Amino acid sequence: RDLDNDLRAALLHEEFRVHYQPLVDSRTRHIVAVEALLRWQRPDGRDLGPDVFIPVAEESGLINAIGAWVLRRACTDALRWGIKLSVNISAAQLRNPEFPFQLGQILEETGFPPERLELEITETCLVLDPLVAERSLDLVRGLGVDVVLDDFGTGYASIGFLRQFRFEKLKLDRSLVVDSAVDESLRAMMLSSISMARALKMRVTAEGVETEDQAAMVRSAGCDHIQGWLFFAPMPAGEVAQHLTAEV
Ligand code: G
Ligand code: G
Ligand code: MN
Ligand code: NA
Repeated sequence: RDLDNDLRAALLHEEFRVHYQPLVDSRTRHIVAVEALLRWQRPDGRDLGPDVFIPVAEESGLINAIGAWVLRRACTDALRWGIKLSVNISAAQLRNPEFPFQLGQILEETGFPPERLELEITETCLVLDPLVAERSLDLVRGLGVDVVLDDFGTGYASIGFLRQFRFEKLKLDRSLVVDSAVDESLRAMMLSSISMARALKMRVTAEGVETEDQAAMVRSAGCDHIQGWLFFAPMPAGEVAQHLTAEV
């Protein structure tokens, strides 16, 4: 309850920030996209990560207001970057029938091009209520926004599941990337996941790449994009602009 009240106050007093982690092309290593990652700077300095406070906000329903705030902030920041923007969406947001309309409104208000926006969802978002989720995703796609399956390799996502939801993109979870670099049978599984994604016309991002060895491995495995500390950690909006200017 206490944390939930703190979150309400945080929204009101603008204690949230959005940081951005660039994704690079696996071959050219140029920045092709950013993932928006929510940060909370509490006045007492005791910062909490989204892995701690997002579940609390989901429980109370406050995630709808926080999620809308993140989308509006991120679309405003990324408007002039000319690259794709990826935003994480919670199960509770996807279940909210207002969500697709809210999203359309934010795109209109900010002028952000829908074809440059991607929503990252996890499979738990979809298994809880697949019919509602599918309808929401259809509406989202109708706006021209892509849908990305996040954290792939940590759950139970099956071929049937991938066929049903036809994601535009798959993000291989960090644990799969890290373990594949040292375990041959896991590497074989990762390779077959990538060929399956290819067969379904999905692009693939490898997450959590921290070493050159991992980067070489996921690149030769056929990943299109790489995200991880080897290239960039999450950073404030101003720094993204600097990196983009430095690249051209
Ligand atoms: O950035 P970090 O590693 O601390 O993120 C931890 C978790 O919080 C990740 O699973 C990430 O997807 C999630 N997360 C970060 N920002 C957001 C957000 O704006 N909305 C939602 N729903 N999840 C987020
Ligand atoms: O669940 P999701 O994939 O949205 O979470 C992304 C999280 O992974 C963010 O909290 C981000 O800070 C973290 N992250 C990004 N790159 C790396 C990395 O190279 N190593 C580790 N350990 N974490 C990373
Ligand atoms: Mn994500
Ligand atoms: Na992940």
